[in-house]
Amino acid sequence: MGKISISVMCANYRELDKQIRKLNFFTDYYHFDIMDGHYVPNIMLNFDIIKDLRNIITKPIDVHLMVTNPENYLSKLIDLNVDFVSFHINTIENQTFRIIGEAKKNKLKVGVVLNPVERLESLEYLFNILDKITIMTVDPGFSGQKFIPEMLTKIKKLKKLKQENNYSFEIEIDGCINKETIKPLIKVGAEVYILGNSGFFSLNKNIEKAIKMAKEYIPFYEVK
Ligand code: S6P
Ligand code: MG
Repeated sequence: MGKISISVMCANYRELDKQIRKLNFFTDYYHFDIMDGHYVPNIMLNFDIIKDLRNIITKPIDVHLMVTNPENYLSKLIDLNVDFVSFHINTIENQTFRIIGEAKKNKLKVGVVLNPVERLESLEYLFNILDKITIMTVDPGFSGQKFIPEMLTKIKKLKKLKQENNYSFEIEIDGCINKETIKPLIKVGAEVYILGNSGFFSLNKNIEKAIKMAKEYIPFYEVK
């Protein structure tokens, strides 16, 4: 069984309201990418967009922070009442426990994100306290990039670690999930699948058709 998380940055902004209302019946989570143009060479989404959509969204919201100083934005996310905050580990490494502690104290679920080049070992002291670990299968910053197949070994290793130690974090994958890549990802034990351009919005401009087409290729999809 897997979960789907729709990447809002890939949606059609002219029809956001309409698309979200349909997606509420399809997705398990919503994934909001926030980029500051510094940590990655791109600027994406913001707190006002989340605020505007908060009332029509009926599923948990996860905010993927691709920013240099995530601690500056934590209070905004707490005020917005989002469900998950996901930090890149290399943006919190000199105050990891302080930041995670602050988020948890305010009832946020906490995820950390590993870039393709980063190793699982860097999370060794966090496995016990995390709600989610996101493995990037592309470099962060842009949609529409090519899947990095070496990440399959990393995901398999993480799944084994999770099972052997009974950890409770979810294993999420971000980057180029589509009809082809979903199969090997399921095989190595991925749990939450972020769908962006590659595996969802590019299927069809009509959101209902895209949902129908996605349901056809996602083997674990259940009628929700
Ligand atoms: C990329 C970002 C992602 C993208 C995702 C989906 O930095 O974190 O969440 O939205 O990669 O897009 P695609 O085209 O790869 O499926
Ligand atoms: Mg993302």
